[in-house]
Amino acid sequence: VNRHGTPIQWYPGHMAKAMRRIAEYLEAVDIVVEVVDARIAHSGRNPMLGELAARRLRLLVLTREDLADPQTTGAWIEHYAAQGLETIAADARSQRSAKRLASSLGRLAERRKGRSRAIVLGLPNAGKSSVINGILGRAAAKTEDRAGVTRQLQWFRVSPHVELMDTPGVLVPKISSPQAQWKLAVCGAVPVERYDPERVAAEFARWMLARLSGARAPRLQAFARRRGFLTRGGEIDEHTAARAYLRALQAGEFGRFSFEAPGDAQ
Ligand SMILES: Nc1nc2c(ncn2[C@@H]2O[C@H](COP(=O)(O)OP(=O)(O)OP(=O)(O)O)[C@@H](O)[C@H]2O)c(=O)[nH]1
Ligand SMILES: [Mg+2]
Repeated sequence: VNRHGTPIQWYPGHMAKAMRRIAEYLEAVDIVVEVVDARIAHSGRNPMLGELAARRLRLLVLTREDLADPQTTGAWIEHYAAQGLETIAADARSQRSAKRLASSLGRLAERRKGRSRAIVLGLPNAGKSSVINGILGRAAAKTEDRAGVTRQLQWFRVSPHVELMDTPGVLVPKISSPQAQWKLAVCGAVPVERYDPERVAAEFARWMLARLSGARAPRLQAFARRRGFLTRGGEIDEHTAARAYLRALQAGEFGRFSFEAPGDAQ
C-alpha cells in the first residue's frame, strides 16, 4: 500500500510482456523450477503457475532459509511434499545448497530421455539468478539486492543435456490481500519506490505483536532513536527510519522470521 492508501499496482509493461513470453516458453520446457522466498512460502507463489505448468516436472525451491524460521520451513516442505511437490529449502548463495539443487535438477532431467530444458520462475528478487549461478557453479547470471534485476529471458547450459532459463521476476497483476502486500514488500519483491515504508513497518509490527511466540524485532520508534534517525528539530524522522528498519529486517538483523505457516488462514 502506498502513502495514499491505494493498493500496490505494480505491473509495468516489461512484466506483462515477460509473463506472455514465459507462457510461450512454458510450452517448450520439461521442467519448471519455482523459486519462492521461504518466509512467504504461500504468498510468494504465483497462482497462475498451477495451470501454466501442468504436466511439467516441478521443483519448488524455498530460498532464504537462512532468514526464515527453520521449523516453519520444515513444515512447508512437508506440506508441499504431501501435495506431491518436490521441495528444497536453500540459502541460494551457499555451495552446500547449490550442490543439492544441482543434483535434484539432474535427477529430474534423467527422468526425461535425451535433452531437457528447465525454466526458473518466481517473484522479483526471490533468488532465481542466484539459484542458477549455484547450479552452474559460477556467477553467470546477474544478481543484486533489489527487485527487477533480470530483464531478459536467457538460456544457460548446465550440461550437454540440460539447459536452464533465467527469467525476470513477475508479480501477479494485482496483489490480492493487504496481508500479502506488506509481506511481499518486506521480502523485497516490490521495488522500494512503490510502497510507503512507514505503512509496511506498521503492518509488520501489528503482525509481530499479535503472535504469541517467535523472534521479536524492536519497535520502530526505539530503533529510530537508537540509530539517530532524527530531523533537525530533534523529532524522529519516521520515513527514513522505516526504510532502514525494513532493510535491517530484510537482512536478518532482528532474527529469523517466517511470515506464513502452512496452518494459517491465507
Ligand atoms: N540471505 C539470502 N540472500 C539471498 C538468497 N538467495 C538470494 N539472495 C540474495 O537476494 C538478492 C536477489 O537475488 P537474485 O538472485 O538477484 O534474485 P532474482 O530472483 O534473480 O531477482 P530479479 O532478477 O530481480 O527478479 C541478492 O542480493 C542475493 O544475494 C538466500 O537464500 N539467502
Ligand atoms: Mg534475476
